[in-house]
Amino acid sequence: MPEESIENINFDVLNKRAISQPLVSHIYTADPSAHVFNGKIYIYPSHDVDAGEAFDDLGSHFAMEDYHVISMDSIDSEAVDNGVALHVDDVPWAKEQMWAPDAHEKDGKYYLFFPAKAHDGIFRIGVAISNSPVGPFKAQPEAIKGSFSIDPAVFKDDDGSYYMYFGGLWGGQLQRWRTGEFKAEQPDSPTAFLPKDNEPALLPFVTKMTDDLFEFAEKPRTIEILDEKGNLLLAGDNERRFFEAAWLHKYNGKYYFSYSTGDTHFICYAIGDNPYGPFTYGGRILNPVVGWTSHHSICEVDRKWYLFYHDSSLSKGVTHLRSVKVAEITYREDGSIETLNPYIE
Ligand code: FUB
Repeated sequence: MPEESIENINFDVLNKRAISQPLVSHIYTADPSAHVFNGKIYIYPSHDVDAGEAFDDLGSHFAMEDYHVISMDSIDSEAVDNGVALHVDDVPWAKEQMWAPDAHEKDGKYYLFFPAKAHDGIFRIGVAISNSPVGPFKAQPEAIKGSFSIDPAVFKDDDGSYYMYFGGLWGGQLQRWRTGEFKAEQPDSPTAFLPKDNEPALLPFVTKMTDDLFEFAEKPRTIEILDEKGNLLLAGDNERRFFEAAWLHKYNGKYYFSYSTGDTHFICYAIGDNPYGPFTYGGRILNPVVGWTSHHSICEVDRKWYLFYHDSSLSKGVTHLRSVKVAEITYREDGSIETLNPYIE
């Protein structure tokens, strides 16, 4: 998200062939959370706009105001934009920055989970409900009690329990919650309050949801991501440690926690035996895309597994104007995932 990172964009790749094209190109979309509900694919993305905000290291230029749900009858069919599903003006507690959302279904109702900055400038996570997977959604009057930071991803386990995974560094404010209270003091810098390179990296959070999916059923717990020796990844291990964009899926009885490494631009995964972890680092799913951010979801459609992701190719590298794409992923016999290169030489 930071300004200097724009220089990091490898513009050479703009001239290479991308492995997939934007699912929609009439609007910019990002941070795709994909699910199959009643046999149809629904993608819950951020809706990127250029609101004219100056670039800064806290991501103020990601000034999104609403959500649109994209639907597809099958993985090869046309992607349909179903219009505005929720606008920030209709969320009493939220002021701005409608960042990466997710959604889930329960008993015929659909729940949209989304982060936004509240009127005090602190990111919280809210819930909105609809009778339709494409909305319109009606927001709860307050954010989820005890919620903080960004990028909620909700996973339904086989026993019917729903878990929310969340957290994001820098503009996502996770580093300001290290004591359990929000540190509001200056400097308002993305790297203030981060651990030192030789200390354990900041960890994302998980919590079980209440039966009505409106609240946390328990205090959020940290998710441990371990290296091959069983040690927590270190803050200086930028190519492997968690930064943002949590996702959880289950494959062959194992839990796969995947995420973005942020400033090194990889989508990585770690494997565990239960939804709370710990998870052991497994490798990379996606190499860097055009644009600073990388964000994804993993979804099974008709017995094949797909990575929904985004890049900034369509906007020719404008980091906050992204497009959602999809590509198939491959598991090896041992459960590891083959790394995708988003562009072909
Ligand atoms: O879209 C705004 C932010 O950019 C998301 O919350 C992050 O995951 C990154 O993709």
